[in-house]
Amino acid sequence: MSDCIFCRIAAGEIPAKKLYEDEHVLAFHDINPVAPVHFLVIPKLHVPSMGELGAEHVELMGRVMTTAARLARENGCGEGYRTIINTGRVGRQEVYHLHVHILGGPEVLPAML
Ligand code: IU
Repeated sequence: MSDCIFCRIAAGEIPAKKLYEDEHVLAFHDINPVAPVHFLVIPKLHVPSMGELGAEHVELMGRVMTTAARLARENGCGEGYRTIINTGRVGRQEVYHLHVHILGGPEVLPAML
């Protein structure tokens, strides 16, 4: 998807502060962080949103989530963090390439829910 910004980041066409990359998964720092630690974990495969996930994505999403958990542990979120997946218009999704936000840092985050 050449018009998808996260596909272009995954392809190396647009720079990002990468945390981790393998054949299936990419993690990079959010360009507009809203917590001391704020990074995104994406599947390299273009899945527009969580709303399009199906049985064929079970292994891929396992990779995404276990990568997110490991990177959280390794990047200053050992005492906890918030995990957010915004989906669709109602969920205020802005970038239509499925991504998991990890938000954390040394201090307790503001209440949200
Ligand atoms: P969303 O609402 O979950 O779709 O938020 C998209 C996030 O992607 C948002 O936090 C942006 O700051 C972030 N982001 C980015 O890190 N790099 C980019 O080039 C673009 C958006 I565009």
